[in-house]
Amino acid sequence: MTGENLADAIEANTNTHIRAFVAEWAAITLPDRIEVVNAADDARLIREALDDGTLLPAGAGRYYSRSHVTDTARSEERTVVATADPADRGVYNNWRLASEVKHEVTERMRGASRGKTMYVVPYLMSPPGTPLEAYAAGVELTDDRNVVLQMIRMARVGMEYLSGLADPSMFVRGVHVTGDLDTLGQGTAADQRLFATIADERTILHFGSAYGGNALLGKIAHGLRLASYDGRRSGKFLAEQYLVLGIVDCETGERRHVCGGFPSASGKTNLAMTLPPEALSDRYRVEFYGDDIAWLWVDEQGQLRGFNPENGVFGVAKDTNTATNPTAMAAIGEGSGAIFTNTAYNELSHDVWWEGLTPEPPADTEGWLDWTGAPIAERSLADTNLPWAHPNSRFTISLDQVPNIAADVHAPEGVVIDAVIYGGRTRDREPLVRAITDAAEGVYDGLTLGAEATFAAEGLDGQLRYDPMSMRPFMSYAEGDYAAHWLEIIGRVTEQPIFAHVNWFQRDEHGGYLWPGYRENLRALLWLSDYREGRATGRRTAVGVVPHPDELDLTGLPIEEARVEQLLHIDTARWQEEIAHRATHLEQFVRMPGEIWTAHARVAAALNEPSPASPPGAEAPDRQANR
Ligand code: SPV
Ligand code: MN
Repeated sequence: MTGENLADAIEANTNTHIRAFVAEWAAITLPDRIEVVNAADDARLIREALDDGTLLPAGAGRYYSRSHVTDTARSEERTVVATADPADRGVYNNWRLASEVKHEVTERMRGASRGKTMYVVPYLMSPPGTPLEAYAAGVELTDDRNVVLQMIRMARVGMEYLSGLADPSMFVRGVHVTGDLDTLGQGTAADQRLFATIADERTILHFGSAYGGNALLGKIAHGLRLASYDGRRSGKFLAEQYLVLGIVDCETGERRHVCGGFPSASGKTNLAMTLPPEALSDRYRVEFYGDDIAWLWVDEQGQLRGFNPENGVFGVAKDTNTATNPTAMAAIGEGSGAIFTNTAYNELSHDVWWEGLTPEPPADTEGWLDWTGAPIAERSLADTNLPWAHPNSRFTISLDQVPNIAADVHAPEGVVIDAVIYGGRTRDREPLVRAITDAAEGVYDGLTLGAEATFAAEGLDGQLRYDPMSMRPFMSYAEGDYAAHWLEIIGRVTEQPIFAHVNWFQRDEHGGYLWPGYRENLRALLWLSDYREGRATGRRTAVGVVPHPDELDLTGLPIEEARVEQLLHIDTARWQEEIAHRATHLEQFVRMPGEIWTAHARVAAALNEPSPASPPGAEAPDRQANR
């Protein structure tokens, strides 16, 4: 491609740094065409995709796509964070030296977009006008049209978002090249895929996948990995894999905002999109802000503020239905523009289906294809139990499709964060909710977040797979420095948010869930607000404050008293075991701040005290609420 063609392809008002970036990479990947994209191109790009069959119709204004069979999820082993500074090496970030990695990925990308279009996707990972806007601008080059269509739903896309940059050279440079998915050797020793964030150069080079987290560079690579690196380097903010929701008390007008992290498969999207329990729905309204990412900073008044940098939802389809997530079901309806990926698809009716959408799959299998495109009706007996949809099948929609979207979701000032919650997934030990009134102890709790792994074979049942702050796959620098940055940011806050740990997954002796979950989960968050506002006193335990059973609003929820007691019980012996695991977990990390170890020691010591440290509601001197 000549310089003149390139100039034609990129609008005249495009900044010269973007032009240079596009020219540099076009000369490496050698696409046949270059096209600059704007959100308004969506309808045309959809038409093109329907014409060439990369998208199939899925009812009015909804679309279906199938991935390559080997390309269905993020690859944590093939994802690296690279910088020039070896001190950035962490336990989880697969750190490598930037110069080496850049060379390696570049060589793989060479000539790999031949015959394809290079789409130039300018985007913003923030509402326009936020104090963090400078860190939010990016340009993704991609050779996959479906990636463009997903980016248009997930980010704010268009050159206008980059026209007012204070520093026109300051945008994240993202290059996505799909590669030939048939010959990449996924999962073998010769695996060619490489997903690199060159964090200190604000460059993202991803080769060898067209799957969401590997290919939509605004979302995970920029929105989490790079942004968390920027957040520390600038000293200004935190970027976390957190949901953000608002709770409005329609009687009093009180409005609270909660953000928080949950390890995968712990119901983060369902909670983010929750509605109030049926019986409380006249009194409370829940507002949706985001289901996956929050950027958090401290404003001039010392308040912790946050926003969702995304403009859409890339949700897991499996088990989404009108009971688990009525909001999502409404959001993906006709005319929503939703793109379904790797669900089952009916080529006659254009319906989609996934496990859990209905208790049983459609009885009439005529026209149904599984996620690989194979007809269900022709399955052999041996295959009848295979899922119809891929377990990581997804729906992609923009935020404006979500019925209970908060009115101020695009507000440049974000919202004040009143509570930071961590949601574990444990069948015992963790109560329904425990409030943590000390900020360092809250950070410590986030760092020891985890989900129970199924280690049954190794006899390690009940142990956690730790997922600090739910950031394990997205950590961009050393975990001890990450903890120090958290303490630094939270230390600037004058009105502390309350920290809390929640758990919807306790089991009874028969293996059934003790708590109904889903919409009922709001009851735990309502108690948290009551506790923070002094309307509830709770019961102080070694690991935080749990509700008195009568402080939970259980209106309309038939649940036995004994069960509520069990949900709020602290099993000291189990906690003591957990404390030992936590010590081992934290010891892996270099430069873990003393405050975190102090918090750990304080919880461990409190667990060794024979009885509750103090009478219900009283504040022990070293455990004062610092708000
Ligand atoms: C996640 O896996 O945590 C996601 C989706 O949010 S993606 O990273 O795109 O797979
Ligand atoms: Mn996520």
